[in-house]
Amino acid sequence: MKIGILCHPTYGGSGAIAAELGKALAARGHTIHFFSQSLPFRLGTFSKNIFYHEVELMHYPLFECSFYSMALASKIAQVARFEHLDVVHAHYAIPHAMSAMLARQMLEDKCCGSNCFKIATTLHGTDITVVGADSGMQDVVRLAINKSDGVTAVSGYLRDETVRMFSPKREVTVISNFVDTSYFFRSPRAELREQLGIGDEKIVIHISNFRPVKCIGDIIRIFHGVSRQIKATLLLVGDGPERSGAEELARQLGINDRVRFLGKLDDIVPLLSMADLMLMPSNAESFGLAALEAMACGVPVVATMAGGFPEFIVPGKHGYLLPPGDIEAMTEKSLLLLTDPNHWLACSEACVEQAKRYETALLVEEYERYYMRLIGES
Ligand code: GMT
Repeated sequence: MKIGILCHPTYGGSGAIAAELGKALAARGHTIHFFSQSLPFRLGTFSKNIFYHEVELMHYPLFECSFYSMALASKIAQVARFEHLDVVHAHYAIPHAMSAMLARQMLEDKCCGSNCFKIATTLHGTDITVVGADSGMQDVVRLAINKSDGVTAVSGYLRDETVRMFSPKREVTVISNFVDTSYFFRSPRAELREQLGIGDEKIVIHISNFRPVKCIGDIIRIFHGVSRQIKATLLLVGDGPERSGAEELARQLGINDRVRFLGKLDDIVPLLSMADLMLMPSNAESFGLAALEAMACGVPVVATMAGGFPEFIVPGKHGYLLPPGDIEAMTEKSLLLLTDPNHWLACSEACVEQAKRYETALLVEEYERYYMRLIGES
């Protein structure tokens, strides 16, 4: 098949899933055309089946904004016309699904509407729970969903939220997030501890885009409670609007020497391989890809009983799920895991087994079947 993939290039789960899906489809012989504002993170290695189309924005003094969605639509229409794309897969409802619709209208207007591509839209979470909940955006998200030929959501929770909020005209199919366990596995590197100046203490980790939904302040407070009982270091990977507030809070609590802000990093496996615990106290999370990637590396997770987490994290087996905001309970469960080596090992091994159920190959085959149904070949 010839597939166009539209995604946000920024640090975040939807871009990661889009890039990993495209790479896996390309490895299976499909031709993949990526469209984005800049090179999506995690895409970067050469593959003969992958083409990247950077969307150039038009700058003109009259315009206060750069009309990215229209520039994207024009680029999709151009490429689809000459490369005969079968499917255009929009990751995140807006603006991608809207741009795909517009591109199709451009082609219909021009000549080749009759055998135009199908539009698949994957909902990732904040496109529904944050952007879709905004009254100024609701109608455009609804249109994007209803005008796509197929809509998928990354968890049962997100499907149910989409149905509750939008009563979509078409079925929303769940195809969950996935992880490549041939890449995400525990492979500790002793020299990294040394480079980071970390001794034999426990390592707690968090990886995200530091948006308010991730509750970074709760992470600092949980870690504060942990570090009062045991020697530990907190590694914070990523960046975003909540970072400076978190730095300030760590200073106020007097734990800034135990909290390391590492910024955005592409290769997180070496860090996950030395971690003992992943903290994800988000107040909403459609799936939580970072938790699954940690589990693949044998890292148990303390997260919230929110969104998609309960679909793949079994409390007591892979870590613990607590009510959002319950810092005391999350601190207690973190300490339980960090101070009982037998329990930690059982959880760590169970996490690795659980991650295998979300192996990239399995879910990519699901997407493949989904595309085939859309284009009417099965
Ligand atoms: O977490 C974010 O804000 C980033 C967001 C995105 O679009 O990149 O992540 C969402 O998509 C991921 C991949 O499907 C999911 O694993 C995340 O749970 C989801 N984030 C939220 O729902 C907050």
